[in-house]
Amino acid sequence: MASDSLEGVLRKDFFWGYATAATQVEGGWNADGKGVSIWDTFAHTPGKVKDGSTPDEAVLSYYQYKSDVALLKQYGVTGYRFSLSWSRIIPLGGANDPINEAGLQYYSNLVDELLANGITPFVTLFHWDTPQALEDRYGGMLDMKSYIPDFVNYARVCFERLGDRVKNWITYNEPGVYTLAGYAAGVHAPARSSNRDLNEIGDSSTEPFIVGHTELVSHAYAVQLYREKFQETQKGSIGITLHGNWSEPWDEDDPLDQEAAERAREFEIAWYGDPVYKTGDYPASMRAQLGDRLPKFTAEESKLVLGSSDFYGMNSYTSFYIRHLDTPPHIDDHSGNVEKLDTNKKGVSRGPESDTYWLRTSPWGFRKLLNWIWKRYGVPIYITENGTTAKGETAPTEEVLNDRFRIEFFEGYINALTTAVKEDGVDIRSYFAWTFTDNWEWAAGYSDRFGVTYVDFESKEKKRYPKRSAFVIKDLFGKYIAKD
Ligand code: PNW
Repeated sequence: MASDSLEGVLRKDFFWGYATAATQVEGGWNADGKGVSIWDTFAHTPGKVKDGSTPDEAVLSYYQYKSDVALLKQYGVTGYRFSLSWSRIIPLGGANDPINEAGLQYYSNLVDELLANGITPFVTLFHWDTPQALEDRYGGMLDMKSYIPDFVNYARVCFERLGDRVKNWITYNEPGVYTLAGYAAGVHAPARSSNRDLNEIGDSSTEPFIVGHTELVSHAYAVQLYREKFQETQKGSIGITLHGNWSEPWDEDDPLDQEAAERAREFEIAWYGDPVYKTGDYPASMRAQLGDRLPKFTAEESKLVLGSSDFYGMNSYTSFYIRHLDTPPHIDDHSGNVEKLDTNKKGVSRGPESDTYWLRTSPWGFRKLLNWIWKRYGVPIYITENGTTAKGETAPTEEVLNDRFRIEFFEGYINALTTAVKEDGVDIRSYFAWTFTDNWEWAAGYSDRFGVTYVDFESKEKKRYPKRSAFVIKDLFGKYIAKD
């Protein structure tokens, strides 16, 4: 419940709204010259997506951006976070490949439409959809030397063409999920892992760390370009968004579980966070476990990466109980040799189940995580994703549209973040809920509904039905954000 004592706690220039990603919402997968991304390839490979669906149409936001912006305005948002599809802008991806003007025009129109409605755009350059042509040409991010000039060129085109109006840039969305799901588990594009039942190629023990290194270094080069050539005139800010759930010791009194929980946070978050915000290097706990399988930063890379983000972009959904293991780490372990559990030693559950196997409502960990990030890194935090699915959302009935489960999730998390500002002095500047409408949830297809808007995927126009959570969020921020 909205507590009155939190009224006016958030800064008056606090941004709130919804986040989306190009592949998950746009559709028009080959429209107007768009090139193929690794997610188009993945989804068009039989057996890869749970419901056999593709993002060919998704929610057709490529065609319906005007009515979508009108709905966002009705929801009262002050910001909207979306991602650019690299292969829509440069179909073959490379620095010497042609630009697709029609693709750029779409994003330019979307930005104009948002601004005309008083909504501030937050733009992500990369939300997992590597151009397939670069994957074919040199293996995408596995080849850092070939990849960097292509990514930096793509970033330059975006700054040049949209930076007069876009003032909030995010280079990468969740580099850790891209590497772990795509190269360790092999359940996301580009579908590589050591598991030969699932993937023909890949090495889960090395590739995720190579790709992670490429993401960090290419991020830093794009930021360097922005700072040197664009920031002074365009006056925007630029950073990276990291994922991270809260890790709580399974037995709070066992020092081994306390260490294991911290190690889990380091493997999940500090893998990217420490190089960017703290040391210019990977955490010692990762080096100790992974040895030479973890790449080394050259002196030049380290200098470039440290300080390469104006803010901490934070995506978080849930919390886990972490228990230490007494056995040595498996070669394909990426979590710090721990066990992740749903209940702690006392039998307390981490929270009620959603419709997504890893996600449970656990706002108690959100405030702890905000504090951990703030203490460790000390830069302003922009919450760029947070949200949930709910069981049984299969038709736009009155009960489904009155989405109690999602409402309780948002009340819990938004109260937790506002309390972290008020009681703990954490500097939080934005909140983007995931997500605006039900959409194509990657390998889960259309089965996992994260939207505050129900979408009838059977209808030709992907008809939208607002859920009540959209208006609850609006009321909460209406109270919690300070007025002039
Ligand atoms: C994020 N985890 O991915 C992505 O940025 C979105 O595109 C996605 O739709 C959303 O969360 C919901 O899944 C995550 O296991 C995937 O902790 C997995 C995790 C976290 C984030």
